Amino acid sequence: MSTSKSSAAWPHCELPPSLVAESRDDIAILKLNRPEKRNAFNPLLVRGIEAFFTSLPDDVKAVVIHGAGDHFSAGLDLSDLREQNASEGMFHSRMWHQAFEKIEFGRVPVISVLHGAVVGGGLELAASTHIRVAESSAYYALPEGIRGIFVGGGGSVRISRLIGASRMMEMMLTGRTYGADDGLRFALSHYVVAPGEGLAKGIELAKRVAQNAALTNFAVMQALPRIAEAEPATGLLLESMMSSIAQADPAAKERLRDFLEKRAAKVSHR
Ligand code: 1HE
Repeated sequence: MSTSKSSAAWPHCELPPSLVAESRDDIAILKLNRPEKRNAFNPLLVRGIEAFFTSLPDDVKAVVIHGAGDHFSAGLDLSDLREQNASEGMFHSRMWHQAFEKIEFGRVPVISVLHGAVVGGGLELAASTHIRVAESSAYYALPEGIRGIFVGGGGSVRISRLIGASRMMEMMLTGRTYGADDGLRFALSHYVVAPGEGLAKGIELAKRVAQNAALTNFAVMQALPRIAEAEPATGLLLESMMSSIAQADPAAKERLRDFLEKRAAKVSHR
């Protein structure tokens, strides 16, 4: 039976009203809940995201993030920059880094569900998640150039890794937008689904991911990106070490036995 713990009050940490969390069995769902400002991120919201991921209970095995209203997120709350000097700007950016690091290198895989505007910091948040599902309404932009600013939420590292520095440069210089289908082509999302179907798809994927051996999910999230950026000889050594640890885990032994004794599903393509 599915258990759903909705949270006016998420019991694991204090969240601002701009975030709503609930758990369903072994997954947690986090909603950006500031639709009147198109889910623009103010410091309260960014710190709330950090608190949520820092205090995830042990029984949560995957997280889905989505946004209330017509847009995933309009990015940085531009009203925050009105009076900010350079050193305040630096700490502001580092606060975003700290929060999104908790997503990218946290304990469990995170799936983002994107719709409407996925803009600036909204795209930076999406890029820190491990799987991205876009509804066909999703569109992507980096309007920092138009606003006279620069990305500050990790985008120059994570978005450039996804789509290449050249495409990112062009997006920032011209303010162009890309739609959901283009986003799928160059890995801004992994799926495109019909309007209104994103959350269900995100939850379906989260449930699937939650069934993996915990150590495999750990290796995929923590080891793979570091190996991919390592010098190849170091990467290969790290790979051997990680795979030897993973295969020795009791969860791996059980799964291998299940396959060899014909109890496990085959890999099939529908
Ligand atoms: C905001 C923000 C915001 C909306 N900061 N208040 N991001 C941007 O440059 C995107 C700016 N936003 C937009 O282009 C549009 O708002 C949308 C295309 C996302 C949505 O349009 P729409 O017609 O549905 O909404 P709206 O009428 O423009 O906005 C509704 C309200 O939200 C309005 O406030 P109101 O008091 O007049 O009702 C808007 O001012 C407010 N709002 N977006 C503040 N971003 C770590 S560095 C990251 C750098 C960046 O993220 S740069 C990208 C900034």
